[in-house]
Amino acid sequence: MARLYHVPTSRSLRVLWTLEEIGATVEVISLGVRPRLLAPEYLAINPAGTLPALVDGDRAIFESLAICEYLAARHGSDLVVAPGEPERPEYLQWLLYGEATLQAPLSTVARVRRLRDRTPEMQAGIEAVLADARSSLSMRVKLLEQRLEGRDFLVAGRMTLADISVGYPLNTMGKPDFAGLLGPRATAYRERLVERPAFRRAAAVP
Ligand SMILES: N[C@@H](CCC(=O)N[C@@H](CS)C(=O)NCC(=O)O)C(=O)O
Repeated sequence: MARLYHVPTSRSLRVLWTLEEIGATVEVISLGVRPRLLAPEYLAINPAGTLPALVDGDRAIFESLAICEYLAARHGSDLVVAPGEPERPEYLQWLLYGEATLQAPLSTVARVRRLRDRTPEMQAGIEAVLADARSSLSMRVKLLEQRLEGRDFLVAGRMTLADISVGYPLNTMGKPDFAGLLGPRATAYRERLVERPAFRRAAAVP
């Protein structure tokens, strides 16, 4: 059975959510710590130290959305918008948007907050980076707000991996730190996603 390396709240949540939507399972190896410097046995699998990773036989896959696509396609799931479906280009756009455009400023926020031993000068720089990330987010969610007019899901009139991709950063944006950034449609969409039983089960995996 394939093995998924996982830390709660990390992007492995996207993979667990996908599996729950499909009704498929893998062996979950919960590391408990973010592994970049802390889990040498994981670094032997993924020297970049990023999560998640899926090991399936001789194959190891590292990008969360590549893992979701690999698993969903293998199970013939309609979470994938297949080549030939009319909204395939929009699917690819939103699939990548969730990680490359929405998650990127959130990752910047998480990274600078982890910096230790701050001097006052560092703190001023950190505040500037946080303000910039917040400003990026407020611009970037506008496209989402526009897209959700008259739609329950981002593409193809059904739940797809594009929703799982975007749903991951939206879940983070439910924290008080990001209050006020999401418009009414994105707020309602976020609520619908995180209330899905598959999401709730995935988020509860320790
Ligand atoms: N684009 C990658 C990003 C992977 C990534 O940065 N994961 C975070 C956890 S959510 C991580 O491993 N951070 C620790 C680090 O950067 O060392 C993906 O989607 O899998």
